[in-house]
This record gives sequence, C-alpha cells and structure tokens, in this order.
Amino acid sequence: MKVAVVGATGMVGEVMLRVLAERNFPVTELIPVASERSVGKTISYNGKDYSVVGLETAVSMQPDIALFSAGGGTSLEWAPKFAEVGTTVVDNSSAWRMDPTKKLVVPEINATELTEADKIIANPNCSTIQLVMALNPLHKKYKMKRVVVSTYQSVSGTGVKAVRQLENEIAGVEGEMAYPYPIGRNALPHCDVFEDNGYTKEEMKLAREPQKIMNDRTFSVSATAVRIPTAGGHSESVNVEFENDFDLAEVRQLLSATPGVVVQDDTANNSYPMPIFAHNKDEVFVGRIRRDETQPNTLNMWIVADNLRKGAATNTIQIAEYLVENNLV
Ligand code: A2P
Ligand code: 11C
Repeated sequence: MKVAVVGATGMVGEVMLRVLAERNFPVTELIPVASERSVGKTISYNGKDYSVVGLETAVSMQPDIALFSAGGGTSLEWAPKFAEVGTTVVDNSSAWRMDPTKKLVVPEINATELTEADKIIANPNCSTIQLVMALNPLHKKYKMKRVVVSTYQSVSGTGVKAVRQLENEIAGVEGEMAYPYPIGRNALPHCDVFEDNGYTKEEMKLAREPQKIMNDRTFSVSATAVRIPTAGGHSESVNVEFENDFDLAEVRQLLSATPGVVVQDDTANNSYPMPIFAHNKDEVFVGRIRRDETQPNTLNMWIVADNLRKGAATNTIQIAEYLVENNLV
C-alpha cells in the first residue's frame, strides 16, 4: 500500500508512524505530508528517511490510503481532493464525523459497515472511542437509557503547545499559553470551545458520536469535559442507567471478553486504571466497576486509555487494516 500520513510532523502523526511500523502495516511507499513550513524536512520511518511533501504533491502521487491528522480545516479542504484521485482517506479530525454521508468507525464496533465506496471515513474523538469501547458490550446486553460522563483529559489532547505550557509551568519558566489559565495544579472545566447551549464542543462530541457509532438513538449521553495536568491518557468517570438489571460479575465478564478492553479492578490491592498504566498501550482499561446505590439498574465505572493511541492513531490504523484485510482499498 502507498500510504500518506497527513500531519506526519504533528503529535498524532508521529504516533501514527510508530503504530504503522509496530503493527507491520503493509506499507510499500510512505508519503509523509505536512504544511509548507515542513516540506523537505526528514522523517524517519522503520529505519529509513523520508522527505516531507506538501498536500498538492501528495495528491499527485495518488496514494491508496491517506491517514489525516492535520486539523479539521485541512481535512475539509483536502480529503475530497484525495478521494477524487481514488485514495481512501481515514480522517482523525472532527471535520466529517457527523456528516450523514460519512461513516464514523470504531473497528471493534462497526467496521462491518464499511464498503469500497467509502472514500472518506471518520475516526471518532479520543474521549468518545474509549467510552464506546466499554459501553457497547454492556448496551447489547442490558440496553442503556442514559449515560453521564465526566472526563479528566490530558494536555496532549490539545497538542504540542499545551504540553509545552504544562512543562514550562512545572519548570517555572514563562512561555506561550495554550489555555486561558495555568494548567499545572489546576483543573479546567473547558475542553475545546463553548457552544451556544453552554456545553463545550468536546462535551457535544461525547453526546453525539456514540449514537452514530452504535447506530442507536434510544440512549442519551450527558458530558462534562475537564482538562487536568496529566501529560498523556484520558480518564472518564461514567454513570450508566440501563433498562434491565445487571449482575456485577457478569459485567466484568462481558468487559473482559471484549477485544481491546482490559478490566483492571481489584480495589483490595489498589488496582484500578490510571493514565500512567495506559500510556503507550492500545487497550481501554476499565475499573472501579460498582453499582450506583442511589437508583435501580445503574452502574458506575472508570475508563482510561492512551488518547494518542486507541483514541487517535491506533483506531485510525485499525480502520485502515480492516480496509486492507477486506480488499476495500
Ligand atoms: P507542520 O508541522 O508543518 O505545521 P499538531 O496537531 O501536533 O499541532 O500537528 C498538526 C500537524 O498538521 C502537523 O504535522 C502540521 O504540519 C500539520 N498541518 C497543520 N496545518 C497544515 C496545513 N495547512 N497543511 C498541511 N499540514 C498541516
Ligand atoms: C482533546 N479530544 O483531548 C480532544 C482532542 O476532535 O479530534 C481531539 C479533538 C478531536 O482535547
């Protein structure tokens, strides 16, 4: 496969390159793509050096697959140009996610919806992916009515500038601010921009994307998204009300049997998911599984994943793997 990575010099793009190599994705030719500022820079992939090209050049090279993580604006403008020359785009931005003509895919849940005709495929938001990975098997069994989620999101979700802000604050040096306030020793109830309804965009992604991925509008999600001073790994406190009652041992079994999910739930030994454990891993970790004692059929749990891997690069590459394995590119 001739594979373009659009945003190859960015935080997610770098992880994409690493994950492609780790998973032995069948790359015959790699095309690293970034902005005009980076054209000519050298990128190393699988021990070989590659020169970064611009978008125009990349389109002219007609890749089989283009993995995009260069912001929504770039995706909106350039994904259709790649699709026109026959490239299948898997896009990690928010540009196409809620477009009714595009599929929004978490491979473990709905990859079977994909066909050869899908030329632009959307990768969900990081905090959505880890949430639906744990919700989907439980929904199938007990039927969800309502989910209330509060997130604890790492600065790497915002990008390089935010990682630098946190590092500068820890080092006690002045620098450029990614957030309106300090992030060290703080918690910002503010991820992405505010919408007219008082929620942030991040919160509305959590409300809308699960219904599309799970192809079910019978449940609803209410979210509060909070930025905390962790370097990598998003955590979520999740309260789920089901139509049917559940057995806690069975909940643990269902989650343990779900590919891509790991149950880490042994409170007697202080074992529960944390960003420091999830770092650099592809699995979604679930723990603190317990009954909400304030109302019937309701569960509390804690979900952690590496937002740059399963939340972004790995999920994108799993979609590409599915396309290749099923001869859809
Ligand atoms: P560049 O490094 O040349 O700016 P991050 O999410 O870490 O900020 O990275 C964004 C990625 O998207 C980088 O690889 C960046 O390239 C790339 N990018 C940003 N704007 C454009 C653009 N207009 N065209 C192509 N690539 C872009
Ligand atoms: C965050 N979830 O942690 C965001 C990052 O829509 O792809 C990814 C934004 C997106 O801030």
